[in-house]
Amino acid sequence: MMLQLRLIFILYSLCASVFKVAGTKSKAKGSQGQFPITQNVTVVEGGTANMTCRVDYNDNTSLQWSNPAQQTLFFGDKKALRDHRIELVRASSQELTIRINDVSLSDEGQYTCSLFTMPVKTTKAFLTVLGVPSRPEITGFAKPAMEKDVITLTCTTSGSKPAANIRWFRNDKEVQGTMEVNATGKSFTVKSSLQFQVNKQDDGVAYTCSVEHVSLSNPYMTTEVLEVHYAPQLEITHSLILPQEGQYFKLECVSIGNPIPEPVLWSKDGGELPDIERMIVEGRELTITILNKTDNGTYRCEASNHMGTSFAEYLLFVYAKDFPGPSTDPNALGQHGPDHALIGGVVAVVVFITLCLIIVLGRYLARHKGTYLTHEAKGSEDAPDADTAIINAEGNHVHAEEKKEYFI
Ligand SMILES: *[C@@H]1O[C@H](CO)[C@@H](O)[C@H](O)[C@H]1NC(C)=O
Ligand SMILES: *[C@@H]1O[C@H](CO)[C@@H](O)[C@H](O)[C@H]1NC(C)=O
Ligand SMILES: *[C@@H]1O[C@H](CO)[C@@H](O)[C@H](O)[C@H]1NC(C)=O
Ligand SMILES: *[C@@H]1O[C@H](CO)[C@@H](O)[C@H](O)[C@H]1NC(C)=O
Ligand SMILES: *[C@@H]1O[C@H](CO)[C@@H](O)[C@H](O)[C@H]1NC(C)=O
Ligand SMILES: CC(=O)N[C@H]1CO[C@H](CO)[C@@H](O)[C@@H]1O
Repeated sequence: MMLQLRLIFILYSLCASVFKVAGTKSKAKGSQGQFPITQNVTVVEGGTANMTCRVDYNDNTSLQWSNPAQQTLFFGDKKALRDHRIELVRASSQELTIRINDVSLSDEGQYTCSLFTMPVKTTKAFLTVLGVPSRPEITGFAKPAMEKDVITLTCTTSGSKPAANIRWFRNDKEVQGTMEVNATGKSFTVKSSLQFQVNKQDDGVAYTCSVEHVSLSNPYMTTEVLEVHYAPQLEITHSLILPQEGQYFKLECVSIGNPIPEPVLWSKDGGELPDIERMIVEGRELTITILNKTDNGTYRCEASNHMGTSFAEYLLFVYAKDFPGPSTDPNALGQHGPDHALIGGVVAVVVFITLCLIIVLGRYLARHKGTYLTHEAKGSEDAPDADTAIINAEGNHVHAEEKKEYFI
């Protein structure tokens, strides 16, 4: 019963709405029942907004545009408000189009087009004005930074509406910043900060702040290239794998650091380099023109900048002429020696621990097995069932204790 009533009601509403639509359509012929047609407009600050109002059919009734403050801008082709930015584009019985040049954020709001029939028919059009963000600025970086300094880069852009979005890139990889948006009048000031500890890998890295906004076809970008001062790091490279007597040999002290650590100082076995013609030092390079057994020893290069001092060492062993030695680099072996020793040591310790565990476990198992067997044997001997056997076994604890000692 209820269901049928509801169905009838639904059908009735459907029919009613269909007739209503048909009714408005037939009435639209005359301007009496017709509402003017407008469209919402979105324009970038400083641009031009065209406000168009149309009626499909009109018997010379006037159209009018008024602003959000309800002031009449144009009544037909007659200008009502004195504002040189507002101009008439087209006025006819079917259309009233006006233009607002050099739009500002304060022009935003609801504009009204009225058709002066009896009664007056009005339609609203919303004018949205986009605020263009300013070019971003990066602050907070005092060149140069020192290694381990904690710095905060802040990128700021103002004047956007709606609020712009800020993204950060470290070289070309995006990194996450912390964004803060504040309203200043009708527009927004957006800030994004990145805080991090700088290290030598940051030296020369470009941090880019990118501002994205609906009013921009391409984002605005600003880049800051970091300069980081850090202590030198040295490494010695050698020209021969297996230096032999009589050969030409060269060592190079490869250094990084900012500022560039100079000069590089060479020494041998903790003292000065021997003053011999065969040995030539040119900046980072140490050349021995003809190797001799007496050249073996520890060579060290050292360099500093205002961030610190560093050194690297190379152990030279000069082999006899035509030495049929190993094909591998003995110096490299020397360098990797500690690694092998370490691995060996670790393996030995692991093996030792495993052996200990096996022994302990073995003893433990043996002991328990013994106890268990003892219990089993003692309890089950004179018990009629399993339960009694267990009780008996517990009672014979002292015996088990005695037996246990045997197994240890
Ligand atoms: C407004 O109309 C003028 C011509 O009347 C046209 O040049 C301009 O592009 C239009 N502006 C917008 C935002 O539609
Ligand atoms: C509209 O006005 C014009 C001149 O102002 C006149 O020539 C025309 O006949 C009028 N039309 C109607 C439908 O009243
Ligand atoms: C025009 O803008 C107003 C206010 O933003 C909104 O409520 C309305 O739905 C819009 N109308 C159209 C046709 O987009
Ligand atoms: C935003 O406003 C808060 C307080 O309302 C203030 O602490 C902060 O400094 C402001 N930030 C900007 C970006 O102006
Ligand atoms: C190495 O030096 C010693 C003395 O400085 C010299 O007697 C010897 O001939 C040199 N050996 C070679 C292979 O040049
Ligand atoms: C480390 C090394 O090989 N040292 C040798 C360098 O040469 C002198 C003299 O020939 C030897 O006595 C060192 O044993």
